[in-house]
Amino acid sequence: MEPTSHGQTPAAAGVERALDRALSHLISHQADSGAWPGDYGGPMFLLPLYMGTCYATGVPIAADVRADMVRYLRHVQNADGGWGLHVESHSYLFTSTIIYSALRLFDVPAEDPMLVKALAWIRAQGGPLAAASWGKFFLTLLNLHDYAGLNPVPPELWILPEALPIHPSRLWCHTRMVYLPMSYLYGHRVQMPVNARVLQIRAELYMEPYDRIDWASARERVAATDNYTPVAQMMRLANRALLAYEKRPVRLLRAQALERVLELVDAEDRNTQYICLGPVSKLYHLWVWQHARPNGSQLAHHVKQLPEYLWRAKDGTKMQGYHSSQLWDTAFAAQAILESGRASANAQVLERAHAFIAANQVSEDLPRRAHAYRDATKGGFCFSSKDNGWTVSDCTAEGLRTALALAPHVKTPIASERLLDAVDLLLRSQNPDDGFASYEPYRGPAWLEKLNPSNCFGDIMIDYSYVECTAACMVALNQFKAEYPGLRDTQIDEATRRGLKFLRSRQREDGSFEGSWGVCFTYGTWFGIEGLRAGGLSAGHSAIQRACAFLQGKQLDDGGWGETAESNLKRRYVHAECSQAVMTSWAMLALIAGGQGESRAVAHGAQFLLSSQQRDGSWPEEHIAGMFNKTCAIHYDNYLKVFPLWALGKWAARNEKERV
Ligand code: LAN
Repeated sequence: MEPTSHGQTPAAAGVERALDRALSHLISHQADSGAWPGDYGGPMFLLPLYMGTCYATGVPIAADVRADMVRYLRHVQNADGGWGLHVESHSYLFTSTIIYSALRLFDVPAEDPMLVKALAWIRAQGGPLAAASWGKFFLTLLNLHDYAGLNPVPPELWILPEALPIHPSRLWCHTRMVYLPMSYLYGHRVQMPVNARVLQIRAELYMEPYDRIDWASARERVAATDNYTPVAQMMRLANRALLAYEKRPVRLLRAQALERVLELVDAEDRNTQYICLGPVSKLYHLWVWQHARPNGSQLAHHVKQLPEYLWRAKDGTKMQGYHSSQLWDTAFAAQAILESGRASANAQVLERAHAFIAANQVSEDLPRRAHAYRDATKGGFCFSSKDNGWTVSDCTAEGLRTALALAPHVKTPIASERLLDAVDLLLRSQNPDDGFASYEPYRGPAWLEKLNPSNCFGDIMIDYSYVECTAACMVALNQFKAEYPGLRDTQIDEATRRGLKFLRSRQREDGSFEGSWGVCFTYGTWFGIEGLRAGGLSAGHSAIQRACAFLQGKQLDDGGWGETAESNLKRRYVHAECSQAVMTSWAMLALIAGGQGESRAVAHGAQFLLSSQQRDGSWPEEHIAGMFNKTCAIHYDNYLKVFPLWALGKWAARNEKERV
């Protein structure tokens, strides 16, 4: 800890104390690897998929872990008896039906009050036949629903000519990597064998006898709770055509397609060290290998990596939304520490964080990548760690930016050639619409969204350009240009000019930016302002002034800001019932970037953070702040440790320029 200097006002001493505490709280959570591991839970469909998959594939789970999973699900049940799409959402049939089934498979008795209540809710909403399609699919794997009640997921799509706009390689990587193993399982009509427990669950879930269910009529049925993206006419027609084909699929084509799909599943496994791109595809790959090579090494490799996805938290054991969020969190943590005015006193912490970041830059492109429809990744950073292999535009940007910022503080900074690899990767990935997508630049047309079959997610079919990704890339590229003038100046200037055009086109009438990966207008507007500044706009520019005015207009009486995930769903600002430390920090960082660091609004925000900090330097648990696909929120454990420190540090630094 650094002593507070003479002549400080008591208020300033209070800020320094708050920074010291917040910093030591953050540092106490750094792992030996240099990273900040954390709980990345929130979505409610993942743990039941995990439980059901382990049950069906015979993967043992230790008794205490099983009990802790049940404890978690008990803890997050909604008052009406159902479970949400994520911990804070209204109840969905999708999640409630698969959670109910998983709990029963894990021997929770049907008479348990949790399940009695759940079943009443499920039945009142129309039962599994009205669940979103992902729920029906998983129930079908568990033999709790019939393939006749599913719309087709034919593997043949993968052997269509690649030039066609509907070739699956054109989809957003998460969607294509989930539907890839699904198409294998669908093509083989894979199902867990029926047993006594399955028969019991069937009798519980359905109101009519199982063998008399009219499956065909269920294909298009979706309860209002689950139906965010109603099936479009185009999808309906496509389903009809696919169903006709499904009556008599061409045997040779099917066999060939299934072989190709298995090859792609295998490539993904190797490219990700059996971690897979995301949690859903990871679990479906287990089903695939269980069917294709029940005694093969693939299954064993998969089982070994499974626990990577689990997190034991205070409220129980859950499955995380990714195999971790470590690169992302570590980059932010390091930036917050650098701006806390306490960098020199924490040299070892920064050295370790840098080592993690340096060790996790992807050094080579994947072998035979075109064969697996993979873009170049050399120089990039993943959201979790290098092993995952899927580089993300803004993770690359944050990794690059943090490496640049840490360089003066570490013994062996990342070599300029490697930084240049990151820069070149970013420069190559700008979209024709001038923005930056999440993982891959433009592959497919926007109308593919009309074929969104998920019911419960929005904007999943292609990789769009995002405000956050665009802004992060612009900031990082310009920081690189400032540190290494003369290497890519022209290209960076051009990318920046185009990025600015994109951002300006995304600013809304009210001055805000809609965020996609965080809640929502606060998060988006923070990135928007940072991006506009990186694009060369001065603080006095009307676009920045309007964005700042938007945020100021949302400030609550206690000086804080608070928004909920409802904002993303409804696409308009929804106030939380009270101020939230993370959103307050985002708003402060945004206003400071917008040149309003001296304003009363920011000081008032700081006041809120100071008054709500706890003795150990932490802030109380609050609303979930991460988001994806419009409807699903996700928890970033480290945000509450990082952002208040960052915002307070940056704010305090304005008054004390000499802080190092
Ligand atoms: C993530 C997590 C990180 C996130 C950011 C880097 C924060 C963002 O700026 C870009 C998009 C990205 C990489 C992202 C995309 C969607 C993900 C992968 C997730 C929110 C984590 C989980 C989610 C994934 C889609 C969950 C599985 C569900 C499906 C609908 C396939």
